[in-house]
Amino acid sequence: MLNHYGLPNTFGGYDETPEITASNLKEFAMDGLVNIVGGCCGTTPGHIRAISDAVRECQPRVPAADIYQDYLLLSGLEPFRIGPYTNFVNIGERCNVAGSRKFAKLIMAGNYEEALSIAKAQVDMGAQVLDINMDEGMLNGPTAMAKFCNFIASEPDVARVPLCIDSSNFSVIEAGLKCCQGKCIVNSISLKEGEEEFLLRAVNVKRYGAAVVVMAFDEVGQATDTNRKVEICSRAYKLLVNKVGFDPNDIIFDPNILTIGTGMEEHNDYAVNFIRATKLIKETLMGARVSGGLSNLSFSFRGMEAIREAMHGAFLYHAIKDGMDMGIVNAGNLPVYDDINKELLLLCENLILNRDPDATEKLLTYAQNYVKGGKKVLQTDEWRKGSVEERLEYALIKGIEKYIVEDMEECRAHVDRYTRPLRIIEGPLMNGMKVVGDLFGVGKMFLPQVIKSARVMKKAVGYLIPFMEKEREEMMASASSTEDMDHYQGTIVLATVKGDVHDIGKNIVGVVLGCNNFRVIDLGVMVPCDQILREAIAQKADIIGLSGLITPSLDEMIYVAKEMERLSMTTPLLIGGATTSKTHTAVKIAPCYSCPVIHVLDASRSVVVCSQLLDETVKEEYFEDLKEEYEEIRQEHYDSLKERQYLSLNQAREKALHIDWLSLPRPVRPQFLGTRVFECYNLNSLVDFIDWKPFFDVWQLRGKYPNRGYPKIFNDNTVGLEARRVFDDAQQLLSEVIDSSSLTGHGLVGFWRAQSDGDDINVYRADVTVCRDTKPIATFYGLRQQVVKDSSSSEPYLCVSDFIAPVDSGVADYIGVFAVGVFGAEELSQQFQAQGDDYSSIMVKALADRLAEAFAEELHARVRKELWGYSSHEALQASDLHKVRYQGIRPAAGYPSQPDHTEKTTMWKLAGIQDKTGICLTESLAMMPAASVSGLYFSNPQASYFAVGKITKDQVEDYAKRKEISLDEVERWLAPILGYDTEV
Ligand code: THG
Repeated sequence: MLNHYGLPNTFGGYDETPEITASNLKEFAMDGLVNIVGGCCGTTPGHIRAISDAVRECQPRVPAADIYQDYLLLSGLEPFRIGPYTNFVNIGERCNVAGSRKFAKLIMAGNYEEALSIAKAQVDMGAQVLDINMDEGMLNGPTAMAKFCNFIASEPDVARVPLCIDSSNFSVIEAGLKCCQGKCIVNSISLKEGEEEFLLRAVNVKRYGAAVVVMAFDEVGQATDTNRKVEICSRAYKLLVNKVGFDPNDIIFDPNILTIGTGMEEHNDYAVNFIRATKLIKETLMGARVSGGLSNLSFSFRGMEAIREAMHGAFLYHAIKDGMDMGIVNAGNLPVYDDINKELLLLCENLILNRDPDATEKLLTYAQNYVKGGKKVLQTDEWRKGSVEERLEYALIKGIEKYIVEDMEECRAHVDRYTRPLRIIEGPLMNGMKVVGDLFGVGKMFLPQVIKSARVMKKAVGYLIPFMEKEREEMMASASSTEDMDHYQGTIVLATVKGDVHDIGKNIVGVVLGCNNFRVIDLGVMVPCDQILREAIAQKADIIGLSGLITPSLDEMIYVAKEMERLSMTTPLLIGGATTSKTHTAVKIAPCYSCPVIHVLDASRSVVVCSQLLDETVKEEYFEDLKEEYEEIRQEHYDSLKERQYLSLNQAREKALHIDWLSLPRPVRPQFLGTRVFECYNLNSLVDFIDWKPFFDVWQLRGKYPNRGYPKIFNDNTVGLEARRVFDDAQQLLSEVIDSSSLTGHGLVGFWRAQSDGDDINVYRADVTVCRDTKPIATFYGLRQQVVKDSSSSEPYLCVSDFIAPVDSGVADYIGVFAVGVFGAEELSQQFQAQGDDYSSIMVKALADRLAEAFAEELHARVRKELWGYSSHEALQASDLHKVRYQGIRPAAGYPSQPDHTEKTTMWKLAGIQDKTGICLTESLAMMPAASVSGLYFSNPQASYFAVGKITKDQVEDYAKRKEISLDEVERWLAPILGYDTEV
């Protein structure tokens, strides 16, 4: 059933005319797929009219004939059909205020949003139905039930499964029934309060169209022995089928799973009785199904989760064999019968099947020996019992270095199996890394884990190298050196291009490819084109990978591609890094080189791409597909160029932001003019200012909604644990490097008199009074927005100069410059690298980047409050800072508000940044150290961050003239924002 239409485009606008929408919908209707049509956001009365006209003659969808006669049909957003071949159905038990402390706490605190993540987690772990229970004295049951069901409806990933509304209070059940979509299960009704009440409730359940759980309870009480269980269920069955007209398929019996191992003899048969009753019910009450609350079974072993899980696994094995269809369980925590430790399994089965009167005692003794502190520590080193190959695989997957030397020695001792040390690498080590690569590929391992695996691998290989060298000396033959390369998939040469110093992403790609059996030759940063190409040829590279973070690097990449073409090379070229994009690669780089040029989004993609490029069987086809895809992207790009509308530079200037300088309070004069240097800044004071979100991005750890960002990411079911681990490692390393002063921070702040002059900002000596006739000591040039905005809005066409008082306004204004850098990361990183510890090597750089950003953030706060002092009363939390809720901005050259990197040269000269802080600029104007941030300060309350966006040639020409540099050069620096095509 389709009931709305009209998809927004990527900008949130709606492109479909009534005719388009109507004709699309008509196709669905003609195919007989539609019952109801209508409009949603993006449709107008015109759309509705057109839709109505289009489908008027179409027949509504006719539901398929009843082919599910013997099925229990349930649904959330998606249907769930339980039939003869359906395996055991898991009903998630955790959304239960009595069954989960965590859930109870969240619901009592009114935190339904977080509580929803518990529902989501269960679905992710395989729950096919969700049990919801709000029976708690302090809660208003009906309200809580309705509210939570509505929350569930808002999250499609959860709402897709049916609900099981669990309450002993029928009004709570009704409240739930009213708020759930699809067909749910009512849990439960029973004969406890007599036949009349039972029938009344059953009729009501049927009216709501739900399935029902019937507990084996009657007027006398709870059934504990087999016969009474069966008797009560039979009685209920007759009433439901004969008196209420219930479909037997909608009946689910729960013959009570009761707690065993309590120490009371009369409880010893509880589990056996459930299993026996299940068998009889399934044999006699046709169509009905059997369920039970599994975790009840093991309440006596609370806190001993390993024991409980084993009991549950063993119990289910027997109960399912005898006909149990479904159960309320801790989804994702049920062990497979065969995986249960054999000794523990025997003890559990003796208890469950009542085969040993001392079973409880024995299980407790077992628990005391093997289970400590309630946590599963069941012989953590059990994996050490496997073969050395198994152990190596395990160590590689888990990133355990501890036993590597020991295991390498053992391998070497197996001279029959491993005739040479190389065979150990080719064999078990490569096999283990292959498993790691596969797990990463399917999203079961995460980047930090992979990098830890690589650390183990390096340690193992590092241990073997001296033996290999010795062997080589002995053989004194050069032939072996080529043979050593045999086991690689291929060779890749990686480099960060000339002028750029950023390499975290490239290093990660290197490690990941290394894990996937590539020989990686990493040439480092700022590598000139000729060096890259010479090395690639000398090493017989199969692939070249270029990386860059700042926009000028894009240009350098184009140059490399052109050189490869000129030299008639055929090596495929990979493009990656923060400013690169598929569009840029397709439009600007690929056309320069007739062999494959491929944009690679992240490290995990790199493996797939490289493998395809080297696979003789798919290589050609891959290249063909790629060409086609990139041609489409180019076409789209050129179409979008044509479609975009611009104001002329003059029109845009007329629509500049006009601040009413005279009626506003005068700009505040900074506490000093000129520069102030901050040497060896206290890095500890910056830790609270760190924005951790980008840190997790580096590690490619991304929580799913609502667990985006920090600290919510820790709650994420998929990446939460790993995020926590990486974060803890980060804290550890952070305090080490700060305490040992291995990282140091230096920075500078400067303030000057300044006035705007059109799109430029002139900077003056401190003592000027009348700027108009004074020669400025520096000029910052601005770029102005030109892409046409919504004509109904009166939004200004911004340029940073709008935020500074004009030279002839008579209002004295000021501008600030800052630069901060964190020093020492490169050296530390290299030390880690030398120890084969890629993980820490990447970590240190990621942390230095975070510290530099935090430095900029903290310094900006100080500038606002004291150094400039224009908002001395500000008191904001760090979280507010990251969301920019304060007055004034600190835009950086090379970023959206001023995309021209060359403005940095002006800042460096004006403030003497290199001499005073040690931060320098490369030829592409990247800052060194890489962990640096610089920018301008604007204090005006109306100053805001914006993106200049694409600009037209008339502005580029004007800008070149003002800056007195050639058009060619300006076009090169501004390449990413040119709104017109230039020669490739
Ligand atoms: N039959 C039917 N419905 C039921 C039950 C049943 N609903 C409720 C219950 N029994 C099934 N649900 C649970 C949920 C959790 C637990 C047991 C049964 C449980 N919870 C942990 C404990 O108490 O130790 C809580 C641990 C935590 O706080 O995280 O064991 O039989 N029809």
